Amino acid sequence: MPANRPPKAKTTSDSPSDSQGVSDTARVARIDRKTKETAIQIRMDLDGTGQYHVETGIPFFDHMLESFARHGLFDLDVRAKGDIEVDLHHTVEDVGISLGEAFREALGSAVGIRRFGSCLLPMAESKVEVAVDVSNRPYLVYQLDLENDRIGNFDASLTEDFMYAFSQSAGLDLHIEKRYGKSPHHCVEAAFKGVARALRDAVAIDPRESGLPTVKGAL
Ligand SMILES: [Mn+2]
Repeated sequence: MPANRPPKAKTTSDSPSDSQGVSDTARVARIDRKTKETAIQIRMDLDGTGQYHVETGIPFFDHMLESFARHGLFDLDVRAKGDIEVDLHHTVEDVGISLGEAFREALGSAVGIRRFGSCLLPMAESKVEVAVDVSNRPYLVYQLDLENDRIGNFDASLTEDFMYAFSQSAGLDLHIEKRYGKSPHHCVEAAFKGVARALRDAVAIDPRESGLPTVKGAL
C-alpha cells in the first residue's frame, strides 16, 4: 500500500494492520441504516477496482449505482430493502444518504486528496458536465432539466433526490449540468458516470500534497 495514503480516523473490521500493529490506512466504510421505510447496508472502498454488487429492488437505479462504482473505481456493495410498493422515493433518497455517509467515513481525514474533480461526459446524443469540491460544505447545483420522464419504473426526477441526499451527507459541493441531450436514460446515466469520474479524481491522493488541501486548516 502506498506510503502516502492518508491516515483514516476509524478502523474497520476488514482493514489489515501492518506488521507493527499501527492502524490501517484503508479508505473503507460500512454503513447499516434502518428506518420504518428502508433497511440499507453499504460497504464502500474508495481505492477499489470498480467491483460491485447492487440490489435495491429498482433495476434502473441498480444500473446507475453499478455504473457509479465501475467508473469511480470504487468497490461498492449496496443492499437496500425499501417500501417500493408505496413509491421509489424513500429507497432512492435513503440510499443517497447512506452512500454519502459511507463516502464520508471512508474518506477519513481527507489528508492528501486532490479535492476537486470535474468531468464532461458524453453518452450518445447527450452531454453532461459535473464539477465537485470535496469540501465538507455541502451544496447541490442541479440543472439536468428533465421532465418527470419514466426510465423503466424509475422517474427521472428521482435523480435530483438522490444527488441532493448524497451530496449533503457526503459533504460535497456538487454541480451537475446538462449541456444537451434528449434521452432521459442517457442524460441520467451521463450524470451518474460524470459524478463517478469527477469523484474518482477528487479523492485521488496527490503525491505532491502533504496535508489537507485548504488554507483554512480544516475540510
Ligand atoms: Mn444504460
